[in-house]
Amino acid sequence: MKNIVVTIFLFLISCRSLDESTPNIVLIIGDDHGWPYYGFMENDIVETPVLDKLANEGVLFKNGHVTSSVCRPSLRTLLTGIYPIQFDNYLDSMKTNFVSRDTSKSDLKKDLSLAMYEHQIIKDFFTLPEMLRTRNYKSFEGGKYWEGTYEMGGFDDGMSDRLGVDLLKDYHILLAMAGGDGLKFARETQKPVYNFLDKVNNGPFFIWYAPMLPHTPFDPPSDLLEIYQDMDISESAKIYYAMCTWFDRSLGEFINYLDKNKQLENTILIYVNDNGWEQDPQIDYTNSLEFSTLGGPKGKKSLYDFGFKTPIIFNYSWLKNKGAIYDNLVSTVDIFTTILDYAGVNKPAYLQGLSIRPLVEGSKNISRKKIINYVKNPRVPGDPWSNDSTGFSYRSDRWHLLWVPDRNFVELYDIKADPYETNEISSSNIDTVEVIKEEIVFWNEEVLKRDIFPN
Ligand SMILES: [Ca+2]
Repeated sequence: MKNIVVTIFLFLISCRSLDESTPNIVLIIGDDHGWPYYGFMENDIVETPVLDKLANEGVLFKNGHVTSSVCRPSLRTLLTGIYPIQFDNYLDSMKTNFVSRDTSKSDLKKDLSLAMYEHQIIKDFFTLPEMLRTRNYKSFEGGKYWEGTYEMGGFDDGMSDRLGVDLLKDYHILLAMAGGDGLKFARETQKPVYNFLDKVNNGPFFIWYAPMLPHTPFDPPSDLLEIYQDMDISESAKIYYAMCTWFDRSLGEFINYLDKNKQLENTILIYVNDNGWEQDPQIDYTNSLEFSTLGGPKGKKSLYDFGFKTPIIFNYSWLKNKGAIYDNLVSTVDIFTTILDYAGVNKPAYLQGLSIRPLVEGSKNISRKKIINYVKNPRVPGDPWSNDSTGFSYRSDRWHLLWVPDRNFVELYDIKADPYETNEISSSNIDTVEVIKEEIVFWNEEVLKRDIFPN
């Protein structure tokens, strides 16, 4: 009898009843996972069984687009709901103020203090976990996260919990800035998120699930590398695809834990990748600093679709529209506002994202006619670092224009006819190019006039 009472008690404390008004939300963020390298995106080499199941039994958007082809600005959109151009505009003006006040003696000290200032700028913004807190959500940060400690970004718990000199003792400055201890997430352990799950039984939770995978360093577990070892593909493809499978396996372990804790049935799982990557199965990309750190030329940091495009998945137990696949253009600014919608938080007027919840639920068609993005110092052919330049990408269902005014670089692709962007046609479509450039200039002016904080 006593055992039965104890069992029932344990069940009650470990299982919050299904509450669709404040569901648990897990934002699963891949790091440098190029859009073609998933089983559910019809790739017949790369093994991603966990993500395949999420996509097949959820709703899949095949035409999602991140707001930047590198991680820091792209992740800032997921955390703040605003475009990188808005974030950078504010950051640049605040940095200018900071430099004018900084009394550090040496240039090195000035550079370091400026980097530390930027590292904490998130404190000025109203972040996703902070907005969810108004509906009693508890939040956890794990993995890639560039914004100082988890507390600075408004999380209640997390892995990035150190700052400054303390962190620089243990990490290269770039890794210290990109998450520090959080970068061990999934690569070494998922225990911190399991501990968090064990503690949040009675209220809704939000998890930033962002392992630095398949991102470099490329050191996949040997059993996963073995899957690809005997295939007739390049060495860098074998290693990168094994890294993709590593992300997938880690995610599977996490979902099993949620399930075991009876927390899965009340949880919305959302998958998105932070920026793209190109790894053709037959080409080896290890032969230069550019290709080993950024992958193929049309991927990370570039303005091509390989840099921006990402699948987006929604999966939860009470979803009625399971198995739906959409080609609609969706931007990651829409993920922030869709999460607010699911959690019952009113969207602040300054946010430009749409809620795609009606589309996820299959009740209404929503599609963007175009997505315009800006990238600081974008990679262009022959100039991977492209310092002191600004690039724009304009994407509609049919057209993709890539434009770097400072480099006189313009390319146009007919995406419908040429999805891999191999046939550049700007010179035979001069009028189209001019119209799109005008739209970009107009967008640039308009977006910078908008508020980025609540009134
Ligand atoms: Ca990334």
